[in-house]
Amino acid sequence: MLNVVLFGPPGAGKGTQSERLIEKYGLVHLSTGDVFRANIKGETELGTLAKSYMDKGQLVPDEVTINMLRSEVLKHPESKGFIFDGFPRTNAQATALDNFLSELNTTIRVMLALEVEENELMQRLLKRAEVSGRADDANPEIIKNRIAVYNNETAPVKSFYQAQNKFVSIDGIGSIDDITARLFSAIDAI
Ligand code: B4P
Repeated sequence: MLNVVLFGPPGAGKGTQSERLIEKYGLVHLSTGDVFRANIKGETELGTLAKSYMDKGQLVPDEVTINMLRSEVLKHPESKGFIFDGFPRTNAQATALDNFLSELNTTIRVMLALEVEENELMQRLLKRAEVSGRADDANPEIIKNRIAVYNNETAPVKSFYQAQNKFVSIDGIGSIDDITARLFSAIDAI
Protein backbone atom coordinates (compact mmCIF):
# COMPACT_ATOMS: atom_id res chain seq x y z
CA MET A 1 0.00 0.00 0.00
CA LEU A 2 1.13 3.52 -0.74
CA ASN A 3 0.20 5.57 2.32
CA VAL A 4 1.09 9.25 2.18
CA VAL A 5 0.70 11.99 4.78
CA LEU A 6 0.19 15.34 3.05
CA PHE A 7 1.22 17.89 5.63
CA GLY A 8 1.34 21.66 5.90
CA PRO A 9 -0.10 24.72 7.59
CA PRO A 10 -3.70 25.86 6.97
CA GLY A 11 -4.04 26.98 3.38
CA ALA A 12 -0.81 25.30 2.25
CA GLY A 13 -2.69 23.48 -0.52
CA LYS A 14 -3.25 20.06 1.06
CA GLY A 15 -6.82 19.73 -0.22
CA THR A 16 -5.92 21.18 -3.62
CA GLN A 17 -2.97 18.85 -4.18
CA SER A 18 -4.73 15.78 -2.74
CA GLU A 19 -7.13 15.82 -5.68
CA ARG A 20 -4.19 15.51 -8.10
CA LEU A 21 -2.51 12.76 -6.09
CA ILE A 22 -5.58 10.55 -5.75
CA GLU A 23 -6.19 10.79 -9.49
CA LYS A 24 -2.63 9.78 -10.42
CA TYR A 25 -2.02 7.07 -7.82
CA GLY A 26 -5.57 5.73 -7.25
CA LEU A 27 -5.46 6.38 -3.51
CA VAL A 28 -8.32 6.78 -1.04
CA HIS A 29 -8.46 10.41 0.13
CA LEU A 30 -9.11 10.92 3.84
CA SER A 31 -9.42 14.58 4.83
CA THR A 32 -10.36 15.10 8.47
CA GLY A 33 -11.43 18.67 7.65
CA ASP A 34 -13.79 17.39 4.91
CA VAL A 35 -15.28 14.72 7.19
CA PHE A 36 -15.91 17.32 9.92
CA ARG A 37 -17.48 19.73 7.41
CA ALA A 38 -19.76 16.95 6.07
CA ASN A 39 -20.89 16.28 9.64
CA ILE A 40 -21.52 19.98 10.26
CA LYS A 41 -23.63 20.10 7.10
CA GLY A 42 -25.54 16.97 8.16
CA GLU A 43 -26.08 18.50 11.64
CA THR A 44 -24.77 15.38 13.39
CA GLU A 45 -23.59 15.30 17.00
CA LEU A 46 -19.99 15.06 15.79
CA GLY A 47 -20.59 18.06 13.52
CA THR A 48 -21.90 20.21 16.37
CA LEU A 49 -18.89 19.32 18.49
CA ALA A 50 -16.36 19.88 15.66
CA LYS A 51 -17.93 23.23 14.72
CA SER A 52 -17.42 24.58 18.23
CA TYR A 53 -13.64 24.11 17.80
CA MET A 54 -13.22 24.79 14.07
CA ASP A 55 -15.00 28.15 14.14
CA LYS A 56 -12.42 29.37 16.68
CA GLY A 57 -9.46 27.97 14.72
CA GLN A 58 -8.76 25.31 17.37
CA LEU A 59 -8.09 21.61 16.87
CA VAL A 60 -10.91 19.16 17.45
CA PRO A 61 -9.88 16.98 20.46
CA ASP A 62 -7.57 14.06 19.65
CA GLU A 63 -9.84 11.32 20.96
CA VAL A 64 -12.75 12.36 18.71
CA THR A 65 -10.54 12.89 15.66
CA ILE A 66 -8.61 9.64 16.07
CA ASN A 67 -11.75 7.49 16.48
CA MET A 68 -13.36 9.10 13.46
CA LEU A 69 -10.28 8.66 11.24
CA ARG A 70 -9.77 5.08 12.40
CA SER A 71 -13.29 4.11 11.37
CA GLU A 72 -12.77 5.79 7.95
CA VAL A 73 -9.53 3.82 7.38
CA LEU A 74 -11.08 0.50 8.37
CA LYS A 75 -13.86 1.04 5.79
CA HIS A 76 -11.27 0.55 3.00
CA PRO A 77 -9.28 -2.64 3.70
CA GLU A 78 -8.80 -3.33 -0.04
CA SER A 79 -7.46 0.11 -0.95
CA LYS A 80 -4.18 0.62 -2.88
CA GLY A 81 -3.28 3.17 -0.25
CA PHE A 82 -4.41 6.34 1.50
CA ILE A 83 -3.64 9.99 1.31
CA PHE A 84 -4.02 11.51 4.75
CA ASP A 85 -4.88 15.20 4.31
CA GLY A 86 -4.92 17.22 7.52
CA PHE A 87 -4.13 14.21 9.72
CA PRO A 88 -2.10 13.69 11.87
CA ARG A 89 -2.03 17.17 13.42
CA THR A 90 -0.60 16.16 16.82
CA ASN A 91 1.98 13.60 17.96
CA ALA A 92 -0.83 11.61 19.66
CA GLN A 93 -2.62 11.39 16.30
CA ALA A 94 0.61 10.27 14.58
CA THR A 95 1.14 7.47 17.11
CA ALA A 96 -2.50 6.36 16.76
CA LEU A 97 -2.19 6.35 12.96
CA ASP A 98 0.83 4.03 13.09
CA ASN A 99 -1.10 1.74 15.43
CA PHE A 100 -4.20 1.34 13.32
CA LEU A 101 -2.29 1.04 10.05
CA SER A 102 -0.46 -1.87 11.64
CA GLU A 103 -3.90 -3.53 12.07
CA LEU A 104 -4.01 -3.49 8.26
CA ASN A 105 -0.40 -4.75 8.10
CA THR A 106 0.75 -1.53 6.53
CA THR A 107 2.55 1.68 7.39
CA ILE A 108 3.12 5.31 6.28
CA ARG A 109 5.62 5.45 3.39
CA VAL A 110 6.23 9.19 3.32
CA MET A 111 5.22 12.54 4.81
CA LEU A 112 5.22 15.27 2.16
CA ALA A 113 5.31 18.65 3.91
CA LEU A 114 4.19 21.70 1.91
CA GLU A 115 6.18 24.72 3.09
CA VAL A 116 4.45 28.10 2.68
CA GLU A 117 5.15 31.32 4.56
CA GLU A 118 2.53 33.00 6.73
CA ASN A 119 1.69 36.07 4.60
CA GLU A 120 0.92 33.85 1.63
CA LEU A 121 -1.26 31.55 3.81
CA MET A 122 -3.26 34.52 5.07
CA GLN A 123 -3.83 35.81 1.53
CA ARG A 124 -4.90 32.42 0.21
CA LEU A 125 -7.37 31.80 3.03
CA LEU A 126 -8.92 35.28 2.86
CA LYS A 127 -9.34 34.78 -0.89
CA ARG A 128 -10.95 31.37 -0.33
CA ALA A 129 -13.33 32.98 2.21
CA GLU A 130 -14.93 34.92 -0.67
CA VAL A 131 -16.26 31.63 -2.07
CA SER A 132 -16.04 28.98 0.68
CA GLY A 133 -18.48 30.39 3.22
CA ARG A 134 -16.13 28.93 5.88
CA ALA A 135 -16.25 30.84 9.16
CA ASP A 136 -12.63 29.85 9.88
CA ASP A 137 -11.43 31.53 6.64
CA ALA A 138 -13.27 34.83 6.97
CA ASN A 139 -11.61 36.42 10.00
CA PRO A 140 -7.87 37.32 10.01
CA GLU A 141 -7.71 36.83 13.82
CA ILE A 142 -9.04 33.26 13.49
CA ILE A 143 -6.59 32.53 10.67
CA LYS A 144 -3.75 33.83 12.90
CA ASN A 145 -4.95 31.47 15.63
CA ARG A 146 -5.00 28.52 13.19
CA ILE A 147 -1.42 29.32 12.16
CA ALA A 148 -0.34 29.63 15.83
CA VAL A 149 -1.98 26.27 16.63
CA TYR A 150 -0.15 24.80 13.64
CA ASN A 151 3.22 26.16 14.84
CA ASN A 152 2.71 25.00 18.44
CA GLU A 153 0.88 21.69 18.11
CA THR A 154 1.16 20.44 14.54
CA ALA A 155 4.63 21.41 13.25
CA PRO A 156 6.28 19.13 15.89
CA VAL A 157 4.72 16.13 14.07
CA LYS A 158 7.46 16.62 11.43
CA SER A 159 10.02 15.27 13.92
CA PHE A 160 7.94 12.10 14.37
CA TYR A 161 8.42 11.27 10.66
CA GLN A 162 11.99 12.65 10.49
CA ALA A 163 12.93 10.12 13.17
CA GLN A 164 11.57 7.37 10.88
CA ASN A 165 13.37 8.81 7.79
CA LYS A 166 10.02 9.43 6.09
CA PHE A 167 10.02 13.23 5.95
CA VAL A 168 10.25 15.14 2.64
CA SER A 169 9.95 18.93 2.47
CA ILE A 170 8.20 20.40 -0.61
CA ASP A 171 8.30 24.06 -1.67
CA GLY A 172 4.60 25.02 -1.59
CA ILE A 173 5.01 28.37 -3.36
CA GLY A 174 4.38 28.61 -7.10
CA SER A 175 1.70 27.50 -9.52
CA ILE A 176 -0.58 24.63 -8.51
CA ASP A 177 0.78 22.60 -11.47
CA ASP A 178 4.42 23.20 -10.46
CA ILE A 179 3.72 22.05 -6.91
CA THR A 180 1.92 18.95 -8.20
CA ALA A 181 4.99 18.12 -10.30
CA ARG A 182 7.21 18.44 -7.19
CA LEU A 183 4.92 16.08 -5.26
CA PHE A 184 4.84 13.51 -8.09
CA SER A 185 8.65 13.49 -8.29
CA ALA A 186 8.95 13.05 -4.53
CA ILE A 187 6.55 10.07 -4.56
CA ASP A 188 8.14 8.51 -7.64
CA ALA A 189 11.53 8.72 -5.90
CA ILE A 190 10.52 6.59 -2.91
P1 B4P B 1 -8.58 21.52 6.93
O1 B4P B 1 -9.84 21.24 6.29
O2 B4P B 1 -7.55 20.42 6.99
O3 B4P B 1 -8.07 22.69 6.05
P2 B4P B 1 -7.02 23.77 5.82
O4 B4P B 1 -5.88 23.57 6.78
O5 B4P B 1 -7.80 25.01 5.88
O6 B4P B 1 -6.47 23.77 4.36
P3 B4P B 1 -5.69 23.14 3.13
O7 B4P B 1 -4.20 23.07 3.31
O8 B4P B 1 -6.35 21.84 2.76
O9 B4P B 1 -5.92 24.22 2.03
P4 B4P B 1 -6.39 24.22 0.53
O10 B4P B 1 -5.73 23.21 -0.34
O11 B4P B 1 -7.87 24.16 0.54
O12 B4P B 1 -8.78 22.02 8.45
C1 B4P B 1 -9.82 22.86 8.89
C2 B4P B 1 -10.05 22.74 10.42
O13 B4P B 1 -10.55 21.41 10.73
C3 B4P B 1 -8.83 22.87 11.34
O14 B4P B 1 -8.52 24.23 11.63
C4 B4P B 1 -9.30 22.10 12.61
O15 B4P B 1 -10.17 22.87 13.41
C5 B4P B 1 -10.12 20.95 12.02
N1 B4P B 1 -9.29 19.74 11.84
C6 B4P B 1 -8.99 19.16 10.63
N2 B4P B 1 -8.20 18.08 10.81
C7 B4P B 1 -7.99 17.97 12.16
C8 B4P B 1 -7.22 17.08 12.96
N3 B4P B 1 -6.50 16.08 12.41
N4 B4P B 1 -7.22 17.25 14.31
C9 B4P B 1 -7.93 18.22 14.87
N5 B4P B 1 -8.66 19.13 14.18
C10 B4P B 1 -8.69 19.01 12.82
O16 B4P B 1 -5.89 25.62 0.01
C11 B4P B 1 -6.34 26.84 0.57
C12 B4P B 1 -6.57 27.88 -0.53
O17 B4P B 1 -5.36 28.16 -1.22
C13 B4P B 1 -7.56 27.40 -1.60
O18 B4P B 1 -8.44 28.45 -1.87
C14 B4P B 1 -6.69 27.09 -2.81
O19 B4P B 1 -7.37 27.36 -4.03
C15 B4P B 1 -5.53 28.06 -2.63
N6 B4P B 1 -4.29 27.51 -3.16
C16 B4P B 1 -3.86 26.23 -3.07
N7 B4P B 1 -2.67 26.08 -3.68
C17 B4P B 1 -2.31 27.34 -4.14
C18 B4P B 1 -1.17 27.85 -4.87
N8 B4P B 1 -0.16 27.08 -5.25
N9 B4P B 1 -1.14 29.17 -5.14
C19 B4P B 1 -2.17 29.98 -4.79
N10 B4P B 1 -3.29 29.55 -4.11
C20 B4P B 1 -3.35 28.23 -3.81
